Amino acid sequence: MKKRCLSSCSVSGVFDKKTSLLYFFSVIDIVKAEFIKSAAVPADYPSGGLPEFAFFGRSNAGKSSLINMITGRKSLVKTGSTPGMTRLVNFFRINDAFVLTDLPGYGFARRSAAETAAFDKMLADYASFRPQLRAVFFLMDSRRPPAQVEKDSVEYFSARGIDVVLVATKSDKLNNSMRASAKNSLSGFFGLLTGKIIFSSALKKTGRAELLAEIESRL
Ligand SMILES: Nc1nc2c(ncn2[C@@H]2O[C@H](COP(=O)(O)OP(=O)(O)O)[C@@H](O)[C@H]2O)c(=O)[nH]1
Ligand SMILES: [Mg+2]
Repeated sequence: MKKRCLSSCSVSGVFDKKTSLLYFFSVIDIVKAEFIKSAAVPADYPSGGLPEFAFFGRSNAGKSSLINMITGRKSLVKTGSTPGMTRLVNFFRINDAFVLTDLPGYGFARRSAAETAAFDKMLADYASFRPQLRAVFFLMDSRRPPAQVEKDSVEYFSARGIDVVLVATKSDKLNNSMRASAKNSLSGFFGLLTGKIIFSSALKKTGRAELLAEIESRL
């Protein structure tokens, strides 16, 4: 059954429209999650044209852990390995209905100029040659203040007409007041570039319904 947020779902003062019934009742059931392939260049990207959603952010931001959390699989994606060493885009097919991609992370300190150039090329290729890309989940460790590179990345995707959903990860590390101040500083920093910011924790499995709702609304 396809469930949508009906007009009656806005329970004012308790939940706003988007966090009401849609989030509680419309979580996609992940029945199948499989690794398709890794690819370095567009010619190797899998074909098929299913709607695609990318996870992008600094090395160690929690991209792989979040994909595992969303799909409910412990180790669909390898986590915590030497950060920044791969330039491959990893593709995962979910429910035979959409694809999630784990993009290489930026900001790894030991990256050489050649590696940086290769990384930029990978990202430009991916953003340019993936018309089925519906949105980029842009992950930031919620404990880190955002930097110019984050703003540049969001602008980069937005300028190409690609939706960006900001995700503040590892929110289990924040208490309520830290979370409120992270939220303020992120929305202040990104300003009009962002609608809302999803706080997630792969550890506590928070933010899953909101992330899946973002996917479902673009299928
Ligand atoms: N406390 C906490 N640690 C996390 C969370 N997500 C990821 N991590 C840890 O952060 C490190 C990097 O995670 P990973 O998913 O590999 O990041 P990636 O490099 O962006 O793919 C690992 O040690 C994870 O266990 C989270 O939600 N909470
Ligand atoms: Mg990873």
